[in-house]
Amino acid sequence: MKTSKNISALKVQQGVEAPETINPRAKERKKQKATRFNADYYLQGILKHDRAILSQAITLIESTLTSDQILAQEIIEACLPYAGNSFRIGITGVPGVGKSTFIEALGYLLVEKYAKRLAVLAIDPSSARSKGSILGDKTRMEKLANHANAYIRPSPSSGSLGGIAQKTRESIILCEAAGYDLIFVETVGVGQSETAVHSMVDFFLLLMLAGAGDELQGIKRGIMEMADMLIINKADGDNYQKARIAKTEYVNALHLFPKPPSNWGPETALCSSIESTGLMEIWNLMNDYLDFTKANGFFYQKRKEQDLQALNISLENKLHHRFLADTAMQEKSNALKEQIIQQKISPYQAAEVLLQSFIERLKKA
Ligand SMILES: Nc1nc2c(ncn2[C@@H]2O[C@H](COP(=O)(O)OP(=O)(O)OP(=O)(O)O)[C@@H](O)[C@H]2O)c(=O)[nH]1
Ligand SMILES: [Mg+2]
Repeated sequence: MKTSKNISALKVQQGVEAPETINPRAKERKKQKATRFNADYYLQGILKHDRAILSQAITLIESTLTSDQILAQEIIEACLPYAGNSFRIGITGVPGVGKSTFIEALGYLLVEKYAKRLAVLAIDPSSARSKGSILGDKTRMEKLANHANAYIRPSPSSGSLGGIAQKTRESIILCEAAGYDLIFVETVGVGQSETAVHSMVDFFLLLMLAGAGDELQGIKRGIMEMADMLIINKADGDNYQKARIAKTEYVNALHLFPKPPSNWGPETALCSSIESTGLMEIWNLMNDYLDFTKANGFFYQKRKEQDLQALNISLENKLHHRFLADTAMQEKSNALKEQIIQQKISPYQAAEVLLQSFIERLKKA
């Protein structure tokens, strides 16, 4: 039977011996362990605003090797006393709404004119499939990427949404210790990822387009309810009038929403990321939010709640990781999956069996 393997372009020509791998040294290179230092080395580098060392530390956070994870935890703990001092902003909206262009325009203004230090992170489950679409964005955010006061980090290229979100949460801590006082977290607003982003930022910004219709934009009411600000992007050229009308419609619609727990807004604004208009107003509104929620205590309360959420998520991820790292449990799990398919055991019962034998193994360890 022909499999996708033996019809590969390297194998089709009969009589021609195909090389085993395109680059025979690639496997070797993978096996070589990258150099690792102790946690203090990374901490000192991060505190000195060394972007290369910050990147290496984030790579450790993203690593699946247990030894790397232990080191990463040490680095996070060491960075924690220096973290927490940024304004964390989540930015979402459907693909093509202009998130990256907006981040480039607003970000450049803030680093250049306001001497802000900005880190841009991404939670993008779709990029997990395409190996980091924000990497392509680095060229779209060229001015920002080349600025000394900006740091752009692509989304982790593999893992579950929960895992990626946890890594982003930890990366924020490192970025803050590295002196970034503004953190932008970009995500595509089409599914669950915006809920994850919302759970780790102070301010949540939803980018919209005029005249596309809410259904077309795939934006659910729940996401609009999470937003602290709604921005109608691409308010330029022929689109400007449409954008103004859309803004009025959204202002009216938002009046019907229940008051958010912050008691603030949500605000609505127009902007053109290409022409860099409306950005100052947006930045001023963000600062109004910060002042308002710090004065009424919501800012601090939300951060505390987020810490408690992080505990649950972190515990879940750690348990899952320990489970997956145990080959005996893997084998047991695979055997039970087979039994579920053959309807010999229910999935609930199988989960219980797995849990019990995992507890037994942990006791013996
Ligand atoms: N006219 C106009 N075009 C814009 C504006 N902002 C972005 N665009 C264009 O819209 C397209 C998509 O912009 P991106 O910034 O890549 O959008 P995105 O939301 O990051 O897209 P994904 O990363 O794929 O989710 C690009 O061709 C931009 O040039 C704007 O304010 N006005
Ligand atoms: Mg983008």
